[in-house]
Amino acid sequence: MTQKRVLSGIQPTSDSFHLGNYLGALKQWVELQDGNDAFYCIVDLHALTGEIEPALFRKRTLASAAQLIALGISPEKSTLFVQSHVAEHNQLGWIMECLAGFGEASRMTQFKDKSAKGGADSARVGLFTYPMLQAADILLYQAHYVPVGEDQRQHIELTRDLATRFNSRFGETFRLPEGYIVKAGAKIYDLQEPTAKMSKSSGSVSGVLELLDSPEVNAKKIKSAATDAGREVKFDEKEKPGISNLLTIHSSLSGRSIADLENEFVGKGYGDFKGAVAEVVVEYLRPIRQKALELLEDERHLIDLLHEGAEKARVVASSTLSNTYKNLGLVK
Ligand code: ATP
Ligand code: LTN
Repeated sequence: MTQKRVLSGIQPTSDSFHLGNYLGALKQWVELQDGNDAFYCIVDLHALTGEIEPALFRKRTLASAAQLIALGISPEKSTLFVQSHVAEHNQLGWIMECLAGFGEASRMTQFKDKSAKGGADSARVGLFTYPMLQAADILLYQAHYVPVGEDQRQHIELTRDLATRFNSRFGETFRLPEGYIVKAGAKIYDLQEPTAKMSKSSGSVSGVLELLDSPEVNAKKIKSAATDAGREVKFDEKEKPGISNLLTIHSSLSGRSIADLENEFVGKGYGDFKGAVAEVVVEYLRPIRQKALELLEDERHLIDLLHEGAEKARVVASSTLSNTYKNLGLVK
């Protein structure tokens, strides 16, 4: 059986990843390493579309690498690298921008949401062209699967559209990628505002469970999570978004079914249930946090690993790019 290519990316936009990143995407990254040829990229160029804090960039990029390894991404099994180390991403990004229509790019909901947040005047061009750089990330590696959370579905669709357009106009060049989006965990919600997605860049710190937060802080956040009317522990996303979110979190980490958890808490209150969720989350994250902090003590080693990853990535990326240039008729 030939191996399938897997590619995904995550932005180094905060000091720590959160549980939504893990359950929506990173858990699948770890699983897909086995039996596949996986490329995982810390997309620092994409992160430039948000607030740019030079002093934080290095720190967050290294913290991202440490967390990915602590979560189980093995630099031996998969290719772990930083986007800006492989120049082909920008180069193919430009080609994608020349292929994409202004109208289709304007329909991207992530762009609409993020630009609406800061007011139309503060939105930058990079935020608009972000999905075309993402398409380049994916197509360069001829990926079969792209493990991401639900919010990225539209970007994967755009990537497929761009690849199809290129292939039919200029000859078979790119593989059409498929999103790898799990059902449970594809969207984890903010603990304080359980109808909004848990997000690194959201305002509320108390609603976000960070992988590198101390066990005490995370336990406290879970115990003070917003809950719903009534006192029954039951999965009902419409009427009980808070409790449903906590059930999803527990079930995804403990491996127990939602029905099993509902049964266990029949006749008990929200307090007992939240205590149990806190215990599961804290014990799950404890060794991950410890490992990440240990890895961060040796920055040189982390940087060396990332450079080795970039070397491997470049081999694949440069081959796709030169084929793309050739098919476009660019003179070599
Ligand atoms: P931001 O809010 O700043 O855009 P983010 O928290 O959404 O950041 P990203 O780097 O954009 O983080 O996303 C990394 C991966 O995590 C993506 O695959 C994304 O789909 C997934 N993801 C992010 N938030 C959630 C969430 N709340 N539930 C499930 N998956 C998520
Ligand atoms: N846009 C994604 C991050 C991202 C990505 C990628 C994901 C950039 N390039 C390539 C998968 C494949 C996000 O906001 N989560």
